Amino acid sequence: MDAQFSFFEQGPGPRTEIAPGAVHVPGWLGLDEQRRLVEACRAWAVGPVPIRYTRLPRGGVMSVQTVCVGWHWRPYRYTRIAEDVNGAAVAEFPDWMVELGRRALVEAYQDPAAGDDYTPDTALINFYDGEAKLGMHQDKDEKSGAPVVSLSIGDTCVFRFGNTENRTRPWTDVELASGDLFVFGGPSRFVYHGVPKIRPGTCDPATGLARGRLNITMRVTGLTD
Ligand code: MD3
Ligand code: FE
Repeated sequence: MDAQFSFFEQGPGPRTEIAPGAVHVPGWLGLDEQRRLVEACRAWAVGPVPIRYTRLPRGGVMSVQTVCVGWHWRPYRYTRIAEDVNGAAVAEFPDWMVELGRRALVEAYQDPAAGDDYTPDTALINFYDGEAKLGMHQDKDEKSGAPVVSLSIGDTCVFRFGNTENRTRPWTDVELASGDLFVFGGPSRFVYHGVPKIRPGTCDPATGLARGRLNITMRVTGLTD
């Protein structure tokens, strides 16, 4: 059993390849590591660029709250300065998070070399309260086809994994729980996906989150200053 799990934790569950390149690892993060991530996200949520409900170009507002690290994302581009929030420069992407992203690829693809050339340079941190959802979309503002690493903490959600053609069926619904890792690479990198539902009250306070769901996605932007 990995050292990161205390005696009463289960450790990672069986890996599932939902589609080519899309791998789900239930319970990959132990409670200790989840608490550390929650603390890091709390600090980023305060500043330099505070967490916000992202405004959409046509006047709408997302129900999910987002704070970014490394590069600031807004629909539909990345910048170093958060012009749409407070004009501040986004927090630096920490080395420990690059290491975490590499370990995630090694685990998901069961290949000790899978993380060797992986250097994520941005993370989008989404916070969902009980009502928040994320509609079906593709992530295509990155100029790189490198995998996306997703980490979930707090309330369980329904994650909808679709297809690369359009936002309609066929799709597969997967429950994402606290500590779960999901990696989207290869042919799965540009699939439509969304979060139609959070299951309020399913959060374990031992994660450091009292309510809601936190999702961290690491990406490679393919951008240079
Ligand atoms: C599949 N986040 O931030 S994580 C997003 O739970 C986003 O907050 C969701 O979609 C969340 O863009 C889903 C799973 C995920 C993230 C990025 C992907 C799946 C992906 C990129 C490409 C393909
Ligand atoms: Fe996405």
